[in-house]
Amino acid sequence: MEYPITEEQVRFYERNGFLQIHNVLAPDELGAIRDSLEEAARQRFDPTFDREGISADYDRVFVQKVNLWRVHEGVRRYVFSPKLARIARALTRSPRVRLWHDHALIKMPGDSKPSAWHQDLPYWPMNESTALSCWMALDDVDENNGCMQFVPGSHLWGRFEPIRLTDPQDLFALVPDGQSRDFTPAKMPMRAGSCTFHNGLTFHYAGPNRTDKPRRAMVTIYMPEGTTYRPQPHIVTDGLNLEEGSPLTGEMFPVLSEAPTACKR
Ligand SMILES: O=C(O)CCC(=O)C(=O)O
Repeated sequence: MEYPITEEQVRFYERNGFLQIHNVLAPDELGAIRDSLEEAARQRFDPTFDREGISADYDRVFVQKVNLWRVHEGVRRYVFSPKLARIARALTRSPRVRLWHDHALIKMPGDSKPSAWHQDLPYWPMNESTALSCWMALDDVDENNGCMQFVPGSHLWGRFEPIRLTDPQDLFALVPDGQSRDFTPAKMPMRAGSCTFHNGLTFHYAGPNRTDKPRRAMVTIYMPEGTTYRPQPHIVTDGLNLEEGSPLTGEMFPVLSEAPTACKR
């Protein structure tokens, strides 16, 4: 089923750098991705993409599993389902979007830490700043278990240094003075099956999980066709021998949605 996106929502995204969309997944779709994630997360499948255990401190922020679509059929079906990719295409006004990568982000109960204020793009080896994440809540989320928070308009402030999530610097201190900025965050509580989209430059944060259950999110990152490689270390591109400026295309970065009139390659 197609999820309609209005011109007003696209403009909201362009102005604010994020958009919240309620009840995107039908109950059966939500059940399917929850089951797939649980199954995939139990497998110790590929030490390259399985970030669990890289450090105890990192796991306290979240347990992160990257590119589960490559190892689990159910996750692949979710990532390739056109509904969400079409929204990403609408928000970026692009004829075609590709997958950058997926990742499950599970904030475990107990001794959990916040996901510090950061931008995503500084971690990603790409020149353009149009890539965006779909953060799908697989559990109901609010401030108690680490719902997302965004600073409206911050995607227009530039690309800053990557923040160390385990020992964070103050992202806001990196913003140059001289122009008054409104740092007031917009908090995104929502029911499972709802999601937010955010641009790779949007300042965002999630608090610690203070409940006794995991907070599960499935994140799919889309990039408009034409996004190019900027050399810097990243687990998805390390070893691919990409040349500076070359388009991120090919089987690692499949097309997930294209306009009916866009010509195929
Ligand atoms: O889920 C979280 O705690 C943080 C998510 C995040 O930083 C992201 O999706 O870019």
